[in-house]
Amino acid sequence: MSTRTRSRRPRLLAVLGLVLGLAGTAVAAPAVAHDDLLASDPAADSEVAQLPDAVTLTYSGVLIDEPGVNAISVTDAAGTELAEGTPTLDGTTVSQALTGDSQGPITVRWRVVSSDGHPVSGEFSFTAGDPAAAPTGPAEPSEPDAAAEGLPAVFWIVVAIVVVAGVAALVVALVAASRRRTED
Ligand SMILES: [Cu+2]
Repeated sequence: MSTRTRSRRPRLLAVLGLVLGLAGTAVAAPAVAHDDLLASDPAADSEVAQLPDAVTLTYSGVLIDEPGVNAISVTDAAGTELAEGTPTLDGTTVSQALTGDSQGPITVRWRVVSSDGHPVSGEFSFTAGDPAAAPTGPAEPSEPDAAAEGLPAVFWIVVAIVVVAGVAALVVALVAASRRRTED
């Protein structure tokens, strides 16, 4: 056995540790419980006579109050942003002022920081006024920054699988390389 082969061992162990660490983080993260959205005004899937002056979201815990961490995007069928100014946080409730008189389906996308310090996000919609009077426009609504952090759990599972497969291939290649050296 050459000293070269022996010096490879710690590196292999480090790679294996990295694999297990990454896999553990990616799989465990989405399973942790955070504060949930309990209710909203207007309520999800409800119909209201006209676009209200504000939407209010109520959560299961007192949210973290730091400038810019809580964001609410409210868009109509054409993707026009209806939120005006920054949301106001009061304990477990967040209010976002709205502007305009859009009718039809209204989508609310929210991102807040849970009482345990973790960002959580989600979306719901309601209908304002006459659905037939909904504005038409670009099919793709502008994605708020919140969308990037609100990736579904399945995405992270796929990422975990890809990472594990990639690093496993690397480990196999390293083992094969060290074995070749041993045989030399
Ligand atoms: Cu959490």
